[in-house]
Amino acid sequence: MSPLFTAPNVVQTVNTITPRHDTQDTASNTDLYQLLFYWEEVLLDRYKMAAYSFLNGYKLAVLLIAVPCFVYEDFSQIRGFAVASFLPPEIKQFKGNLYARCKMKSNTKLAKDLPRISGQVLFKETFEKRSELQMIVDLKSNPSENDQQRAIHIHQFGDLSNGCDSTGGHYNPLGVNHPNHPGDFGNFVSHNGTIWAQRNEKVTLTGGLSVLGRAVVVHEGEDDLGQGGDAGSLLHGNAGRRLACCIIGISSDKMWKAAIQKQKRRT
Ligand SMILES: [Cu+2]
Ligand SMILES: [Zn+2]
Repeated sequence: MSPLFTAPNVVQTVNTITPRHDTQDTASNTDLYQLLFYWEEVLLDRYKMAAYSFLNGYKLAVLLIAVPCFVYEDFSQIRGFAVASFLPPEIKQFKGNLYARCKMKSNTKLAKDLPRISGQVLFKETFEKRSELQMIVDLKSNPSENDQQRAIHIHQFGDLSNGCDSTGGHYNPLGVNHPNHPGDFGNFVSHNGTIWAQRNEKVTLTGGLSVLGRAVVVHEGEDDLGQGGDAGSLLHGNAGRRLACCIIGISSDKMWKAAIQKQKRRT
């Protein structure tokens, strides 16, 4: 018999206990429970011992095998891997820049009387001494409009399953009031049916607060920038219905460069 089963007093107790269906005799049931608890402790102790000796063996293996491996490992490769896993590889591809594009489409739930907005919103984040994000808004309206103020924001979800209405509210990762959300771009004015603007903005395309995969929404009206004096003003700036929206996705540098060239030709 293995050492695990050499508790003679326990074996004896087992022999003297006759399990009964008669629950009147509670004394023998108590003995049975004590016996079970005893065995539980014995078994637990044995498993603990086994676990400890396994862990000690493991520590030894780490010291003898893993540590020399780390010593001889190429540390620049380890660092390269760590950086690559936190930042998109496109930053290296485009020499320290990350580009994103949002192709604007009319809201599929748009009311017939509202204008149709098309075009694109482009982003370029530069990772040099200090990271900086530039945005180009290049939109058209049909019918053509002049001096029309329109609010543009980043909304939380890149989900267009129910037109622009399924993009949720303003992207608000820090739980603050409007117009302090990172994607509160404010108002954009149209000239001869075109909205063009190039600005620096406080959004990022990397990390946990990245706006990639979220939506840009163009509104029917002007953003009151939190000055409306009501609850809606501090939530969304009372900018009215959603005319058009799109989902922000990583892109090449092609569209950004083309947009810059196009603007140079215009001016
Ligand atoms: Cu909005
Ligand atoms: Zn907002």
